[in-house]
Amino acid sequence: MRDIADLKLKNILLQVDDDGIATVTLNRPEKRNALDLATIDELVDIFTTLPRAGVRAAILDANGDHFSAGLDLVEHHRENRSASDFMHVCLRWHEAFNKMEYGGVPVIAVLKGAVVGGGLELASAAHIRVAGTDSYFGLPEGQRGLFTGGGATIRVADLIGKARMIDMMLSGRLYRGQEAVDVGLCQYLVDDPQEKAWEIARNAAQNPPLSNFAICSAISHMQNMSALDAAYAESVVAGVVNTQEAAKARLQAFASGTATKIKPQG
Ligand code: 1HE
Repeated sequence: MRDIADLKLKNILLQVDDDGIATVTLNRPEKRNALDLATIDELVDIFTTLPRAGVRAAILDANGDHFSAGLDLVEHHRENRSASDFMHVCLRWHEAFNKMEYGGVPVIAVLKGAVVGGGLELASAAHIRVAGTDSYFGLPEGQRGLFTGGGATIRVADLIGKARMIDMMLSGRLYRGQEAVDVGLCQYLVDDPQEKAWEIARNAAQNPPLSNFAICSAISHMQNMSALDAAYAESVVAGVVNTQEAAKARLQAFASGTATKIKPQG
């Protein structure tokens, strides 16, 4: 198994703190964090390694003013790819984003500026999206003569519905502010998205890893199943998770009346 320290990274910064919270930071601000193939390869490596390295939550962040401008259009133009070449590029994007969504480690995305095209595809593979007030969301593929290739037809359509997605792609509509929250592109809209993401990550990291694995893997898998199969799979997962050793002290605390209650604060 590869260790985090063995990863060779050029376009992404990776840090893990003492509480097991990883920060994964896109680091091509001079290119508005456009996703070239090298960056996608690094995402595959990172999100293959994190779940097996004891990481309890990951924050997906970006340097510069923009989260990501999507597919590296200059590289794509320069490479003059064949259909087969680009199909394989897209398969690699899917590998990276599937590792994120199905890896079992909570991934919280910190969004700002442009979250467009492939950048929105990347953000939509995170489990929680926290947007700063300057964030805007778009799918400009149509305007560029392109189509989505990094999972938007699955994840963005799932978040906002196919009619809104088609509208974004045909009309070039951008969403931002409260409207972006209302349609489902992000769950939080705050002045300081980094601070909020850390708060969420720290809370999530308190849960037993097996519970988080189920939350951040099983739910996505079950969305792909028939209701009958999902109910079966849910029972099996709950059988394992709800009898785990790590839950026993928490159940004991509740049974003896010492556990915190689940109530709104303030
Ligand atoms: C890029 C990219 C990129 C910037 N690929 N290099 N995505 C788009 O259609 C969005 C394209 N980008 C933009 O519209 C703008 O760059 C932004 C609104 C995001 C930012 O504007 P601005 O004024 O801050 O920056 P800029 O001057 O446009 O760009 C700065 C540099 O970043 C410049 O490089 P330089 O070498 O001339 O300094 C740009 O070329 C570079 N840059 N965006 C490559 N996307 C799996 S299929 C997914 C399909 C898609 O994602 S389609 C959506 C593509």
